[in-house]
Formats: sequence, structure tokens, C-alpha cells
Amino acid sequence: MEFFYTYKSIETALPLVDVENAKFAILGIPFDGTTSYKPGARFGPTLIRQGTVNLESYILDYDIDLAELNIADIGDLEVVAGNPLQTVKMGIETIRELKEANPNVIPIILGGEHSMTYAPVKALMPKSYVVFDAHLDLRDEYESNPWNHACVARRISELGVEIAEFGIRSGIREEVEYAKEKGITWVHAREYSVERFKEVVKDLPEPVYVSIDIDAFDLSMVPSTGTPEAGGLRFWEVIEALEWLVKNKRIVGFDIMEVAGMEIGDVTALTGAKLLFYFIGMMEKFGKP
Ligand SMILES: [Mn+2]
Repeated sequence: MEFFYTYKSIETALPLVDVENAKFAILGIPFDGTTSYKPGARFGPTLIRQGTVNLESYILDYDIDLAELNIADIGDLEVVAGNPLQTVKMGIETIRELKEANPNVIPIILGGEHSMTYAPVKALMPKSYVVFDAHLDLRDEYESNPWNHACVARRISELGVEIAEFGIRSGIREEVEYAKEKGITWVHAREYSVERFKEVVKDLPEPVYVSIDIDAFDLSMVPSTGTPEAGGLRFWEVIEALEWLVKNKRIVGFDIMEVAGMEIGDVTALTGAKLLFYFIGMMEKFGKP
């Protein structure tokens, strides 16, 4: 089927199927209209897809070949430049269309800035939101804009979704106070461990939406991102936590956001591409139905 707002862009290196037959469906949202520091997240979906070209579809430690799975890629949302709210609304509609076409499909969103995560969360309405991020993103508004990337977790909290945040190392007092008031648990990057992750997440209600702001990882792995922060997480300590999560909680959707960059082979995009393949692989291998 044709999606009203989407257009085809560069495809992943995997054989693809139609949405109706897919277990996973990739949608890019190439929006970076509120980026505060380093621009380029509009190229994130294309760079992540291009980064998959370098990867083997076989995942060694899972004995899973992604080329044998049913994966769709519906292309990128046609964004409204400079207007996050209008773009989010189109994203919500598109993800709803996707779920109407195939109620069992798991949407995988490639960003684009983190403000766009509101779209899949609103469309899928999980009970919990688990996010890896350097930033709390709990501001009520930023630069007079409540739809700025720095506000996305706050907007999601206002939907009544329970939130847990990991890898945090940047925020302001107002955000810390809001988190305390609303019972939002956040784990500083210095205190992060897979054990700590399990402790926090085990009591969260299902289903769960998972968001990865690529800036949660250490800066050395992800230099091309909107608001880079030193002192982040390592790849395998995030993968291990995600594996535990998909084994123990039903996942309704997943995203990789804030990958920016201007050139093919960008390190940040390669991190995003590897993460994309691992997430699909772990869902297939361990995913709770
Ligand atoms: Mn962030």
C-alpha cells in the first residue's frame, strides 16, 4: 500500500517485504527543525540505512539472519520544515495507517530529532516509555516551543505514560523537580549498569515503547548528533539491557533518534545501523509475544 505522507528513500541492505506481510516496518522521520547545536539529523534515516550496507545480515551471537525475516521499509515521512507539531501530527497519522494495514507490525522509527518520538508514542499508546538519552528532555518548553526536542519526555509524560530514563548526564533543576513530582526514574550515566536498569524496569507496566537517543552512547561513538555530551554509555551495556527488556516486556515500538551527519560512513550512523540490526535480531530471538 501507499502511505500518504511517505516517500521512498534509500533502502536498507536487507530484502524487504510489503507492510501487510511484515513483522517490522521501518519509517524515517528526517526532521531537524528545532536542533539547537549540531544540525544534520534530517539526514539520519538515510545515513543509518546506508550504514547497513556495511553490515552482515547474520548476527553472530544470535544465530539469526535478518535477510530471512519479514522487514518492510515504508520510506521517510515528508516533513514540514521548521514545524515540529505539524510533522508530529503527520507522523501519528502515518503510524496509525501502518497499524491499520498490519495490526501486528512493530514500527521502527529512524530520526530525525527526538521531538519526533512523540508521534509513535501517541499513535501506539504504550503503558511505559523506556529511553536511553544523555538528556532528561523534561522541559516544559525550550526557545518558547513546547514541541522542541528538549521537551519530548515531558510531552510523553503528559500522556500518562510511565517513564524511565537511562544514561542521563544533562538537565536543569526544573526538569529534576518535575521528574521527582511525577515519579519519573532517571539513572545518571555514572550510575548506569545493566543491573540498575533491570531494577528500574522490572516493575514498569506493559506494553513498552523503547527510544534510543543516540547521544546516550559515549561521545566517541556518536560525534555527529544534535547535542553531544561526553561521558556516555558503551554499546554492549545498552544491548544487554535491551535484550533483558525484550525478553521480559512486550515491546510495541522502537526508535533510533538524533543520528546526524553529512557524509556516508559517518561513525554515528554506523553505530545507529548496528543498533538497528541488533534490535531486530533480539526481537526475533528473544521478543516476548
Ligand atoms: Mn538527547
